[in-house]
Amino acid sequence: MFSRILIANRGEIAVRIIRAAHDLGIEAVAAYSTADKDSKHVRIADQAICIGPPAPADSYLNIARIIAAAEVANVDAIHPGYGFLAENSHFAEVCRSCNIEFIGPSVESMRLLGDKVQCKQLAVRHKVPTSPGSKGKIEDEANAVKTAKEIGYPVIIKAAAGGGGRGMRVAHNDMSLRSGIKAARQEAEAAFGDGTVYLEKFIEHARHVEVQILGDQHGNIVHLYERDCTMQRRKQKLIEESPCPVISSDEREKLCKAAVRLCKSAGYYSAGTVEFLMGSDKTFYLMEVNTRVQVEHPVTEMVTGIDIVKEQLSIAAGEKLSFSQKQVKQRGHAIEVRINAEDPAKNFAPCAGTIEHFDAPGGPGVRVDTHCHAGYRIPPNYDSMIAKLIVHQPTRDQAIASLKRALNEFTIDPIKTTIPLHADLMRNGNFIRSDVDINFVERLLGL
Ligand code: MV4
Repeated sequence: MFSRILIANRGEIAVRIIRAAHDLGIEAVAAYSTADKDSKHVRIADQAICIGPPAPADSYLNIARIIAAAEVANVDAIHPGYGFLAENSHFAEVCRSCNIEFIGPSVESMRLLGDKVQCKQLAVRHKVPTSPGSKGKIEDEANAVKTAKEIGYPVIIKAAAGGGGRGMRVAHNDMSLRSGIKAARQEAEAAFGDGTVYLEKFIEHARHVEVQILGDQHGNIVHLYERDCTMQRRKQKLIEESPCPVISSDEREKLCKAAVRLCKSAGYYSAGTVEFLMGSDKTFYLMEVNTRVQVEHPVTEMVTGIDIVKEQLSIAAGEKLSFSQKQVKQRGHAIEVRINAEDPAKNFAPCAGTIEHFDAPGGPGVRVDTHCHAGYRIPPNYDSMIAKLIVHQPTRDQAIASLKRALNEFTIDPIKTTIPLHADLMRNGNFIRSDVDINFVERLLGL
């Protein structure tokens, strides 16, 4: 096992990783920006090294500065968390060429799965369900129009290098398809330096269901069942839960096995997530594979009792998975709500500033993952998520009741947060019945 690791991240996930390291008897070194010098992860780390000013390009995204900090601290490995450099295969390659383990999958599987065209072709070969569309990338507009006629409108144009929805366009006819291809190409070229786009049937009224995977470096891969992340706004997840409330155990087993098959075929190890759309007829379609630990991993930890971040650390150190597929059981129901420092009355504008009063809820089955405390100043430079509130109860109804109680206890003053929005959603009939799709929140808020 490692003796010391560096955390190339900030906020709640840096705190989460340091805790996992300490639980395993590993020392944790925080690499932090000046904006985070008074942050909790810096305080609970065994050592902290300032890597630069607040701008991510000069600190959390700066490979040279992070590697320099890792060399100075003489760490065995780097955990990238999520966001920032977590899915940057070049960073993983640099780490390993410096003899520092990158806590994540191999460079090759990051490249393969990170390219959505290659990932989809791999899925087709292994009978993982996908949305019908272009065979590979779009070569020319005339060909794309022909494909669209075959599969029928609406279609969606996606960037091969994209993730989280950048470089995407929906088209309802030949003309908007032609202009959509041009726009998506330009956006993808500007954002990722790769204008490759592909086409598929647009799935309407879909839900978002994803499967958590863990694989070791000895060829063992298991799934930890699924999460339902349908409750989102502007492609930002708001609420995640496990199990998915609307699928049968047969559908669940098929979906999870397909996800394992895809990851096996990519030689995958570490934690990963296979994201699917579920149509209104409960048909599944692959969206993408995320080669990192995700924000919503705690709901899976609660229902399975498996510590995903500790497993990531032992997998990276070369150890075998400590359990088999048949030992993984889904127990009860977990729901996570993301608490963002945003003002819902001002179109969710981020709210920086100092938290004067901070009082987190507790009690049986209540977990709060946060880096915040009274006196904490939220810097304006990073994303607005300041806490995750997770509850675990025997049933979904009990989990909702527990969340209502916990949200009511949660005090974060005077910063505007999404707590009141979540309190409303817990009382919404559609959410309570899980009669929702990925556009539900935006429709509800009138956008
Ligand atoms: C889709 C889709 C409908 N049909 N693909 C959005 C992010 C990226 N990962 C893929 N996305 C979508 N792909 C087909 N064939 C709708 C979306 C989508 C979406 C997906 C999940 C959660 C929220 C979303 C919001 C808008 C569009």
